[in-house]
Amino acid sequence: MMKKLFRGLEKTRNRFIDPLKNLFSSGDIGEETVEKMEELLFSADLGYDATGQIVETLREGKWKGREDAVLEALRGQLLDIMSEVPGYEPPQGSPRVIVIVGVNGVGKTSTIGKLAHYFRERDKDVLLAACDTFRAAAIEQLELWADRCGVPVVRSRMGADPASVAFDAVSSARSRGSDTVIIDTAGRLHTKVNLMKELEKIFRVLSTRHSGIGLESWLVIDANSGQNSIKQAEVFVQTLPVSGMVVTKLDSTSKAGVIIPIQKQLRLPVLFAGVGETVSDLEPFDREQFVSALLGK
Ligand SMILES: Nc1nc2c(ncn2[C@@H]2O[C@H](COP(=O)(O)OP(=O)(O)OP(=O)(O)O)[C@@H](O)[C@H]2O)c(=O)[nH]1
Ligand SMILES: [Mg+2]
Repeated sequence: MMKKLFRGLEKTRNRFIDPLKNLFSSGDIGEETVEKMEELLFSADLGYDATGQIVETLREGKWKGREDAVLEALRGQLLDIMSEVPGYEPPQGSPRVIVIVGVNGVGKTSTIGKLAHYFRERDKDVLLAACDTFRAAAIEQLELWADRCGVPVVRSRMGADPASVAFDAVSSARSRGSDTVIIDTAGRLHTKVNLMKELEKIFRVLSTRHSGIGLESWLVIDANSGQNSIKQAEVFVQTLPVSGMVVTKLDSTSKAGVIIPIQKQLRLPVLFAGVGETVSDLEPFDREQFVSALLGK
């Protein structure tokens, strides 16, 4: 389970946990060590709040000054922080309609390909909707992933209204009996306001004209963006009914620690982790396994 994630987190471990262990190998742990630890946690993209929370607890002396005790305390803290994040609550209704959103280049289309594969392997009847009608070749890119997984795509032409493509896709899913519709969306329009309006329209049209569907949105975040990804994510979370997140490119970053503050600040659970560029490079996210992988155990 999450084997690829463990391998993927190697860069993060090198930058974070190895120096941390070195800190404690010197014996006595005083205020200076705690401060260095604070710096390390912060530079590993754990964020200001989470770092503060961890360091405070460690200062309170719930540790004996031994390396393994510190790591145990750290593990407990990280899990505590994540346990405050609300759980995933999928909406009721059928078919399940997941609108994949996020800024440009984070890995939305690839994630959809991997999700199609994931759901297909679990006997779901999947249909994809090519609602990025903005970027050149976006439709063809989605079709390529669909071919790899053997799932149908509903598409229109470039420049078509994404909401009408989404509407057609759900109609088609209903007539074919598909249970899972995954909608690809654009990452960039002329302005973010336009993008948000376009995404809002997709939701408005689907929820008013297709009653009874299980409509939700998953936000895709590139782990490499570190703390910036939180800022980028806020506007999506404020505008759309986002129920969960997918964090991508965990195989190519040393900033995987960002998964902690992302969840804490956006108050949304991470559902899947992207760990590469093939259809099977997506793993369901498990908090305990993530923390173990982060701490190298
Ligand atoms: N290493 C690695 N690369 C990834 C992962 N997910 C996506 N990528 C790469 O990131 C790049 C962008 O991926 P896309 O899926 O096109 O991203 P997008 O969000 O759909 O991009 P736009 O449609 O332009 O907004 C591609 O080169 C992908 O192969 C991942 O988990 N790991
Ligand atoms: Mg795309």
